[in-house]
Amino acid sequence: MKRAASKAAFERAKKLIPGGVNSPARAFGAVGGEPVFIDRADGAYLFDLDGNRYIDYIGSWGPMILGHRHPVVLAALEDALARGTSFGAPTEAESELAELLIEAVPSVEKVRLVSSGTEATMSAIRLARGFTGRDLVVKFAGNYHGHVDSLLVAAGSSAATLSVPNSPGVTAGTSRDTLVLRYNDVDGLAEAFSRHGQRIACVICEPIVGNMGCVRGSAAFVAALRELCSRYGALLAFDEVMTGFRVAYGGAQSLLGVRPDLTTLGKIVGGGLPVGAYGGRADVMDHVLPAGKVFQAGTLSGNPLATAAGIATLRYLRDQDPYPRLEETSAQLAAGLESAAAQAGIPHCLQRCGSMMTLFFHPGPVTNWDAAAACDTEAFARHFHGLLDRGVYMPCSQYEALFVSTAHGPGEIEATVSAAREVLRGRGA
Ligand code: KE4
Repeated sequence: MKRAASKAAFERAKKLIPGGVNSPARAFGAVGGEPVFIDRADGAYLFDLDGNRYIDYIGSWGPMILGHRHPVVLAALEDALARGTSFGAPTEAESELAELLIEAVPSVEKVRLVSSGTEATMSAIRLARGFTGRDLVVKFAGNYHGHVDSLLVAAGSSAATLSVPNSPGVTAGTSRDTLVLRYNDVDGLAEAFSRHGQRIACVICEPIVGNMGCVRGSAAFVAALRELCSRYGALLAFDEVMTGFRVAYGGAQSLLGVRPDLTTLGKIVGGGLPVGAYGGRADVMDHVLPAGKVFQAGTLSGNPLATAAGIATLRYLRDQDPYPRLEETSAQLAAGLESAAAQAGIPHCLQRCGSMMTLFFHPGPVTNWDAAAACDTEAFARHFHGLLDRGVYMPCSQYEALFVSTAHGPGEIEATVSAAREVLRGRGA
């Protein structure tokens, strides 16, 4: 595939922007080669500067559950645009989006809008510490919660991909207040609580992980999170930036039947524009300034264009309920990828929740970071580039999930599976 224009664009970008990208996840660090520069997108497809077309399984790393340029989102944006782009004063649209979030996610009684998932998790951590008066935060290896200093310890996603799970610049003092445990390890969690329970402000986790690849929390682990946090007076925070409105309209917590004290959201709730949110128990949220004393602010929080795209997306998901069809399309893709890897005799396991999934180059099961870190990332890189050259754009890291949108249909799935058969058979792992 010719990518001369992308190559030139990358050369230019590298002179202006560190690494030529505005987020390391896009840099192809884990798979080698140079990033593709996108010109436009439509439905299930991306088009690069050289005019190559790709079936898109990144979906902007999750937000584009309706595919690109969905008519209801474009109409809402045009309508909002006609009234202005940002006011720095409250609007009804913010209450509209807040109502949709509160109605959809049972544990969210009050919510604050911000502009990214990172802002949401950073604010939730600060609120938990302010509410409890405690310092210690517990997170899990392989879980990624954005580039928050206190959570950039043993992080997943591009931090793991580029093997900087503990970023320089995060001080020893900050890391001292963060306890990193093994995901799905009930005994380890109980042990940590028995030793530090009275100091723990909150436990934050991805209830279904996307950032070490797709890994589910076991029922026992999720139950232990809830029980131990309640017993020791710590807050349980579910980071649903990726799973919110992705795995179900009510997020992972609606599938797991567990109510966290705080939930962080992002990605889909902005419909492709910058929106993050954190919410939960009203008695906790009422500690946020100006209702309470925990400071958090943002110039573009609740931005009119971003809330318009988010409202249109969530209303569509609520009223049209595309989840059964998404489940069908995703199951077809999973079965096809799984059989292609099996026929090629490649050690693999495919782990999925709804329309997010990961083909691990590992015999499986992958239940924590130790297992994920043992994946054959070279084989993954060959798989990625083989598919890219055949017009299928998968997430450029073994430690990410791929996303199916409502714009993906049988044609896209068949083309993807046949390309995967060719690549996996031809290349092996
Ligand atoms: P943002 O600040 O990137 O909007 O959200 C951070 C974040 C928080 N929590 C979870 C569970 C997340 O998955 C993310 C961001 N996800 C990555 C991809 N795994 C974003 C891609 C990128 O960093 O460019």
